[in-house]
Amino acid sequence: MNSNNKKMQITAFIFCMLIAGTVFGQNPIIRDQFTADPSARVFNGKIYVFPSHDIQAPDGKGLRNNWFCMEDYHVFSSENLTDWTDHGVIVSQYDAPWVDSTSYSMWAPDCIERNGKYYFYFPANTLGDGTNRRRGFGIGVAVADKPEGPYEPQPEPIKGIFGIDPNVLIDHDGQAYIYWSMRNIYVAKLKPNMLELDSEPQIIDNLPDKGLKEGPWVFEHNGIYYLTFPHVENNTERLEYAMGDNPLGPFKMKGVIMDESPTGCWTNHHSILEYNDQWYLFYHHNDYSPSFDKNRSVRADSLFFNEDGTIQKVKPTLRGVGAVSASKTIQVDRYSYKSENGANIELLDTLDTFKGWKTILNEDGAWVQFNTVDFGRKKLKKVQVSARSVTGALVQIRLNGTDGLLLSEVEIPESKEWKIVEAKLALFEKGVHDLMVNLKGDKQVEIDWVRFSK
Ligand code: FUB
Repeated sequence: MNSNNKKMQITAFIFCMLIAGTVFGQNPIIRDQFTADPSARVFNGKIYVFPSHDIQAPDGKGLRNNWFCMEDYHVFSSENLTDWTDHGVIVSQYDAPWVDSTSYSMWAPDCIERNGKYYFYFPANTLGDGTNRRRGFGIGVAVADKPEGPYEPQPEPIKGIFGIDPNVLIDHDGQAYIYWSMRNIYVAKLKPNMLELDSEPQIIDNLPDKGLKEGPWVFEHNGIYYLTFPHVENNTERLEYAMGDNPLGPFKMKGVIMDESPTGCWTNHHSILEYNDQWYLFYHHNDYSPSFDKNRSVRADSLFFNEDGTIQKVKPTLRGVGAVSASKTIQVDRYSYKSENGANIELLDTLDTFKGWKTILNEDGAWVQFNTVDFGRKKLKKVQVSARSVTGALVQIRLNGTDGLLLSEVEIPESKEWKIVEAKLALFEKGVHDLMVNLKGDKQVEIDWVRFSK
């Protein structure tokens, strides 16, 4: 990207943040339950995320031990990519008569709007009554008048589909297509009622032969149709894509959107969408469940195209998207950058991972940087740091670089307990800045969050 484009992008980003109000984005985006396989959509000016809802398997329940276990779906919405509203359960395995309600197999869903109705597509294990239905995965549809529901499931799964991971595209001419996976990736036309196939399913070819492919997500941008999907090229799933000029293909493989997880989470599953002139990738990682990768969490990061329409690789971040209000608790453990030495991140409580993480600084000059904090326009005079230090420590709060403006020096007293320590700000800078937290001296300090106030 040339520097003019970059400047325009940063200006557009800050403008969007100002009109959207202060936001609080970080990864994972949902912090009180497991969420996976996010299908993100823009409906009525808001982003809605329809994820799978991983749970820990109740004893003896589910398809098999140590496997995916999902009983229902929630939907979440946000106007600023930061504050997410959980609208509760929209469909569960007990709601659709064709679903085997002992299978806990409500896998990756999708939702799309047509003529004011919302069509929620979900895979699940069928009861297999020996007639029309086949035991194994089918795909059902539930219909609502609003994205939040209530949704009314159809009595039967879609005839002609045996598979998982539905995804629906409505093209400019009004024709709807449904994609799904079952070893291969399939596509078929949907009738205008969005409930029945209007063509024979066809396998999308020219995709990698070896290694599992699943989770198709198809979208159009500047006349190019992108077929994106997780694929196991080596050890675990990475996100790949192909481009074509028709929703039915042919598609030509183009490359990798996101590499394999460096920590071994076996699945990845994603969606891609544009919101307020910025493209985003929603995907998942097992943040809150480091030792069991079937309990996953949804993340979001920005995505960029090259001028020829190819997609730039997305590097997963902890920082995520959106600006953070300086007066909210800033979780600096979701850092943008950190010093190579003396800065580590650990869970606050390994038995209750939803409590989140802490930053440990234990070397003179160790630091973490948390980008895009919105200090607003009204003067803030104090900073609070939630910290614990068995040695006692001096922490510097700076803006825009380790040698940037020094806002405050905070003395963390020697203590085994967590304390909220308050200090005055030497100066105030309005607007959006990158926050630095530096350790001064060879001491040790654990930091949970930082917050500014009047
Ligand atoms: O969540 C269950 C399955 O794991 C999904 O259907 C796949 O895409 C993978 O993410």
